[in-house]
Amino acid sequence: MANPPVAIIMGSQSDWPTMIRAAEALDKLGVAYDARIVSAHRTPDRLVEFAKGAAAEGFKVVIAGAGGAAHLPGMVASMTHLPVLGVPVQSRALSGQDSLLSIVQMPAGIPVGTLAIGEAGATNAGLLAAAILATNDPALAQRLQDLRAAQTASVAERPA
Ligand code: RP5
Repeated sequence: MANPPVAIIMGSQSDWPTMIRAAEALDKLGVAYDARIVSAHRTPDRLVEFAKGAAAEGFKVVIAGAGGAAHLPGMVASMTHLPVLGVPVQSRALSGQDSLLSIVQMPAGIPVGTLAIGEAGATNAGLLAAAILATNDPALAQRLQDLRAAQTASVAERPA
């Protein structure tokens, strides 16, 4: 079986209840992923090993979620040419504004595609990763359009 095209990495086990939303979005679209804990601060060697080896492992897109001083997405992006999607996890102290600003304010030259704070951002990271892969996968592009159509059909015209 081919290696999964998407890596979902996160700074801590405590990020998983947020990052699982990215996994669920990918599950809906039949896109395989590998989810791992990689901390920029607590496991720096693991971070370097992952980021430098991600392309060789066969990953096409990296989704990286972290909270607080959220250096994970930017550090990964500095060590791989793969697209990196950053999810600011909602922190306790500052409600994720610290995470957002840590991830979004990258210096020119090393991009991170930054999503919204929290679960909505994680869901959209999964959908965006699938959309990136769909540019080279017509069957996935069709599944993505079907999902959008089902979402549209599920919206009632009036509140219940
Ligand atoms: C970051 O610190 C993680 O991404 C997490 O969002 C935050 C808190 O981690 P824990 O103290 O809950 O492990 O590295």
